[in-house]
Formats: sequence, C-alpha cells, structure tokens
Amino acid sequence: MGQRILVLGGDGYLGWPTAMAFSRAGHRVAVLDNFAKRQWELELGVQPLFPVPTLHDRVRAWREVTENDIELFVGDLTDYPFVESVIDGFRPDTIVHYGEQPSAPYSMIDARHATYTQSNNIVGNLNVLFAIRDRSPETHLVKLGTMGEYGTPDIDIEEGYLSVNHNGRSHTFLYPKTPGSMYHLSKVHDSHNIHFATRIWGLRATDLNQGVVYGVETDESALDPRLATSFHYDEVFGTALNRFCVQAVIGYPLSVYGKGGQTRGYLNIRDTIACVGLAAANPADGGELRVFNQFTEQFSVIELAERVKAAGNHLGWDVSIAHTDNPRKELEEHYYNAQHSKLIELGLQPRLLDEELIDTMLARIAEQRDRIDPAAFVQNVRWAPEPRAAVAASAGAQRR
Ligand code: USQ
Repeated sequence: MGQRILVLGGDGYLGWPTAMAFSRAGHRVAVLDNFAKRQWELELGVQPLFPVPTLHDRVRAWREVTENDIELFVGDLTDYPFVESVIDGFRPDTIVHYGEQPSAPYSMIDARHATYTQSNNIVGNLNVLFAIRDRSPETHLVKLGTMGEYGTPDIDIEEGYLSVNHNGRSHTFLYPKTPGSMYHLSKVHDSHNIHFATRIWGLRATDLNQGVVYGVETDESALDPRLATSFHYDEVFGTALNRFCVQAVIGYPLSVYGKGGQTRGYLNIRDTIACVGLAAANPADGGELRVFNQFTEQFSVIELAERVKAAGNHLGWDVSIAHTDNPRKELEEHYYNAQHSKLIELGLQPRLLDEELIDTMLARIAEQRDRIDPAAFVQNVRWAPEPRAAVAASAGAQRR
C-alpha cells in the first residue's frame, strides 16, 4: 500500500526528483517549499543550468506527463502555525526533510548569512519535530543531514554512533562532530535536536548523512524538459563534480582548491532517490534515531578532476586542471575512512562513477553550453579574513 509522503524543500535539486519518484511509485505525495532558493539565486546573480519552471508549473507538467498528482504547500518552515497545519492536515507517514539552506559557502559569506543559515535550518527543523510530536507522532522523519557533520577526523568515521570506553565504563554517543562550515554546523545542531526528540518524545527518525551528490537527471526528470531539476555550477550552490563537468564543457580549467587531497563521500543523484526510498520503506522504530552514511564512494577532489579530464580528453576536448587558491579552511591532505554499509544492507545497489556516466553528464551539459556563465565559477566567498599580519603588511606596502 502506498504511503503519504511529504517532501520538504520540494522545489530543490533533490526534493523535486524525490517527489516525482515517490509519486511514480504510487505514493500520495505533497511538496512544501517557500522558494527561498530562488531568492538566493537572485541575490547572488546565478541561475541553474537547465531552465527550471516554477513549482506550480512543474506539478502541472507532472500531471500531464504521468497523470499523477503532487500536492503543493507554499510556506516557510520557520512559521510554526503553517508547519503544524500542513502536518495536521496531510498526516504524512513519512516526511522527507530537504527544506534547508544547503550551501557551505553561502553560510560563510558574513554574519548575516551565517545566522540566517543556522536560524532557518535549526528553527525549521525544530518546528517539524514539535509538529510531529503534537499532531502526528507516528510520522517517520527522514532528515537529510550531511557527511560533512563529521568533518575529517584522524580516525575511522562510524555510521552515526561511537562507543567510548572511559575509566573502565563504556557508553555509546552520537559520533563527535567537527564540521567545516556554519552550514555543516547547522546540520550538527539538527542531528542533536532530532536525537533529543527520539530519546525524550519517542519520535521515529532517520538521519541521512549524505555525501556530495552529482548528476544532472533522474529517471523521472528525464521524462520531459519541464521536469528538469535545479542543477547549479556556481561557486556557492554548485558542488565539486558537477562544477568540474560544466567547466570541462567550456574549456575552463577545473577548479581544484589547493592541493586537492580533500576527500569526501560521493553519490549519484539516482542513488539519493534510491536511498531515501529505502529509508522510507523501512522506517525507524519509535524512540529510535537511525543514522545512515549515505554515499557510495570516496574520492579526493584531484581524483575527480583527473577523471573528468580523462573523459573530456577522450572526447577530443582540451581539459586542464588548475590548483586554485583554496577559499576554504580545510585539510588538503588527510586520513578519511567512513563506514557506509547500512543502506547496502537494506538493498541499495550503487551506481558507481565510471567514464560512461561522466560522458553522459558532459553530453547533457553540453546541450546547455550557451547558458553557462563563467563569471559564476568564482564568487570569492572566503572562510576567513586575511590574517591581520598579512593585511597590515599589504597596507604598509601600499603606503610606501
Ligand atoms: N572543491 C574544490 N573545487 C570546487 C568546489 C569544491 O576543490 O570548485 C572542494 C571543496 O573545497 C571541498 C570539496 O571539494 O573540499 C567538496 O566541496 P563541495 O562544494 O562539493 O561540497 P560541500 O561544500 O561539502 O557541500 C556539498 C553540498 C552540501 C552537502 C555536502 C555533503 O552543498 O549540501 O551537505 O556537499 S559533504 O561534503 O559530505 O559534507
């Protein structure tokens, strides 16, 4: 029997394809969004690569193409009465929560963007938890967290929890977190709040610590150009592999930050859809916070760039790699070994990155070559101001 599934952030890169996949699989689906992402795009002067119709139009196109309905709620998760009324009215079996500010660079622009990111994400998530508690306590919350919550510790990363032996006794805690941006910190705070809600109120939740997602389309978005997803390649909203593919298409040097040894977990957007489907089909128990590390392979950024370069070269393109100044503060060479077996145990069959897949991405992106704006590749968001000594030295040099 189908579930009632509410997708928060249903206008986004992952929210919209997720909603379509659940709808096509026979579930009753609703999407919720406040269109904040479209406002941030206007703020920064960037656009998704593929034209993305309004969510109202995409819902209409979906009905036309598949004869399936997706319900639409427009509003803000930080508005508690709105969240409560939607959850009370729709009574979802599963809420898939993507409805947050998702960009690390956006959160690091300045104090305003950091406080906005954290208040938007944390308050929205808290409102969802309270509304579930008070209106629909059986609802399973599937929350998109991030692998970046863990940071890059010098020990193996476990799947959510770590058992600590201390003075002859032992206890299992949420794995300690050392994230690398104000955005990633917001997800850490969410995880602790969700853990609290499961421990104290008995809610059921799954935290999906997702890696970096790549890919231009899913089975559903490929059905019709109007169903395209919001794919970004700019510095703020674009992510590593997606950016490299767009750069390769126009012969722009692939922007590896610093040495390029930064290693992260990655997955195909089609696997995101599969993982969220598995989490929804196998709900957590009441009182349980399950944590899945949602990625399929680890890569360093230089490895990714080399792969894109090789694929481009085979197509006869001239692709070069630039080691640019790293705007972020992060380790550029480090140990990284993260567990990721729980989704495989539930049945995930990963689609690993190979040259054919990169070729497909390059070909789809090349169709939109004219829409690529190279100015969007560099927006100069820096993690930290220049050290004071350097600023003083350069001011001194100017005076002389
Ligand atoms: N990087 C480059 N060159 C670029 C862009 C990025 O070298 O042009 C490097 C970054 O410095 C970083 C790594 O690639 O070391 C990943 O950066 P990213 O921009 O691809 O991803 P990130 O900022 O970590 O954030 C993205 C999503 C976020 C999600 C996260 C998963 O925007 O929503 O939570 O991936 S994870 O990385 O596992 O934390």
